[in-house]
Amino acid sequence: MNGNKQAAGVYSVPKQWAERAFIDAQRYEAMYAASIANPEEFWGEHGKRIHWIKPYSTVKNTSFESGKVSIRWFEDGTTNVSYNCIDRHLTERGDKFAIISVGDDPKDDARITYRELYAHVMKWANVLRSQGIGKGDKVTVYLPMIPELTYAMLACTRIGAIHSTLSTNCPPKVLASCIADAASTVVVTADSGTRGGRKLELKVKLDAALDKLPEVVTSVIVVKHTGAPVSMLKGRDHYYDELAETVPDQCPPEEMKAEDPLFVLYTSGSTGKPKGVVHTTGGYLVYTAMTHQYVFDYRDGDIHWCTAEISWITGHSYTVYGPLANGATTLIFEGTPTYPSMSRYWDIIDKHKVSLFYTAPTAIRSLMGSGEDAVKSNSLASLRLLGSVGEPIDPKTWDWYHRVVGGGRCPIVDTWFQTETGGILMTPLPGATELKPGSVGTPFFGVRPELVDAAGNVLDGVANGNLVIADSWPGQMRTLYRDHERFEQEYFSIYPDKYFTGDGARRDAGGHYSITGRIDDVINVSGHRIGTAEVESALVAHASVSEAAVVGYPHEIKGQGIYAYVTLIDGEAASDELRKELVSWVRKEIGPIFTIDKVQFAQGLPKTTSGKIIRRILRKIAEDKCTEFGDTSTLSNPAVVDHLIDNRLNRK
Ligand code: 6R9
Repeated sequence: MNGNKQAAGVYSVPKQWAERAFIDAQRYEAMYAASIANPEEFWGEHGKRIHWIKPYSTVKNTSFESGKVSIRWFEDGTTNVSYNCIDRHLTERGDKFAIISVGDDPKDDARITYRELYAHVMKWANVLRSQGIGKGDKVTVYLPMIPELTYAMLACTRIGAIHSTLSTNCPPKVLASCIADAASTVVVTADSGTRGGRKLELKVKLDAALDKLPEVVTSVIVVKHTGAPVSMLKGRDHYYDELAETVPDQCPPEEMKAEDPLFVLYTSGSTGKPKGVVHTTGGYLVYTAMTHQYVFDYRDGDIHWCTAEISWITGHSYTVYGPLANGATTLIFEGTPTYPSMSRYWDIIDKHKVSLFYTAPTAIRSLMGSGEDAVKSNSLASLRLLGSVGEPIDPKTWDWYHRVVGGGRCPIVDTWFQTETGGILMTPLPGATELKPGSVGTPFFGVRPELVDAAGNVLDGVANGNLVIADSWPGQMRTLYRDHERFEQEYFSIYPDKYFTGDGARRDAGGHYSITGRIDDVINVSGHRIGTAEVESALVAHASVSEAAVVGYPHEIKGQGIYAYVTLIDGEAASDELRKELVSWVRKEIGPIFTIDKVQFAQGLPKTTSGKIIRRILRKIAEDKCTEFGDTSTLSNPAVVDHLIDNRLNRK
């Protein structure tokens, strides 16, 4: 990365990691080569890491051929996900904690053993059954980050139902469209929740959504979480506790085919209309369990904390399914990193002895702005590995994470993946890969990334291009819910016979990749293609800058000009001098092509619920087209947009 000289160092693999980790450099090379040379044999072997009721005899049956895309793994095998995540651990780990649940209020926490999880999930499964749910039925789960969220999801898998988990940030309109698209007959929610000291009116929002859909939902199951009184519609709404009293305790797991759908997850990325990404049973579980073990070098005894909302793929794969399939202790946290104080994350790490900590750059940046003292009041001695996910991590943030949070001793795995990919596709491995800020390392086993130019020509060696994947891996999405045609079109037709990720990437001489951003976000300045990540990293490397987002706008001479939105660190004031300084700073850091034309100081940036900047909105503001935002249903902080519009720099 050429953004930040001070942090541009490369960190070689520490000796003890190379010696102790599951995968060292040599093993990586050998296993990767084997996984590509003979995927059937490789996955045939690694598929055995989960328990199969009926073992598979075929491993891979996949085609990326345009018009005939079909992805099937382990297809004649049968299994059950909840059995794999719970029952099979009971003999050896029945009394081990499966879940540590940390409430919004620092006084509230709970620990749930595998044996307790088993009892809860069977009860939940029977409650769902009592509401008419069986194999293949759809259940929408709309709960805060509390243990019941995992009980409900695992209960679905126990009886073969398909869950669709929605973020608590979802407004009624989005809730309604996702419930309708999935045709869920049952919705699970809570009376209300609290997050960052603020109340989440879940039942109220759900009622508003259901008013728009009188026909679809026949039953709403309400968890009494805060105890706040809510309106209950007779015949439709039931408190979980009351239903639970009427159903049996035992519920054997349903035998599921490997390719039976496990869940639908609605995503919009950062563009347009939500789409239902479908993942299936066998391949997804094999892939998430395996990546969880190797990427995080997971060992029995680790306390694993992925801060992602469970309603995001990161939470599905690395809070729930990967860790529980491996018999881990996984921490779930109801609150925010800044409540009641800026040290909340660090307090939790010390209190619960978290050893593997996985979060998003947006969270790190929000904490970095308030300085090192909030971190240093804690020891953080339990940490041994850090992870980053969701967007490119700029070198300044990487360096702070490494030095201040990780005490310089914890490797950082910068993991690249997507809702569509199910699990991590590219990442450093802590015992095998040297670390370079901004680099997402090398492909995981079985993953065949390629860089192509706009015409689809494959680029060799050191290159900058569009990132595609040439062959299937077990954790891949199978289709878009009820829209296989859109699935083919969006992912397999742009570069025929390849999975198109929508991301741009760069590959260095060592074969390590860096993600340059979404291809939709590329800016073309006087014929030079500029990835947003590069300019943003350079801006954030400046001591006064907390966050930055850049977009293109029409420019008479250059084709496109560079428009930057910048938020400053606490206590720093906006000024024309600073504006000029930032422009010349970026030129000096990464070169004169990167001359920023406009710098708008911002209070905040528009983000999705998973913390991604929505550049589409920023582009419209830069173009002075503030009435053309399109679908803004995934926007988590609408107030910042008004401020940005009021202070826009291009006006007709
Ligand atoms: C897991 C997740 C996917 C998009 C992806 C890319 C961006 C994710 C990243 C990253 C750079 C990383 N992204 N991880 N960019 N470095 N380590 O985020 O899923 O919400 O579907 O988003 O996020 O642009 O294509 P999802």
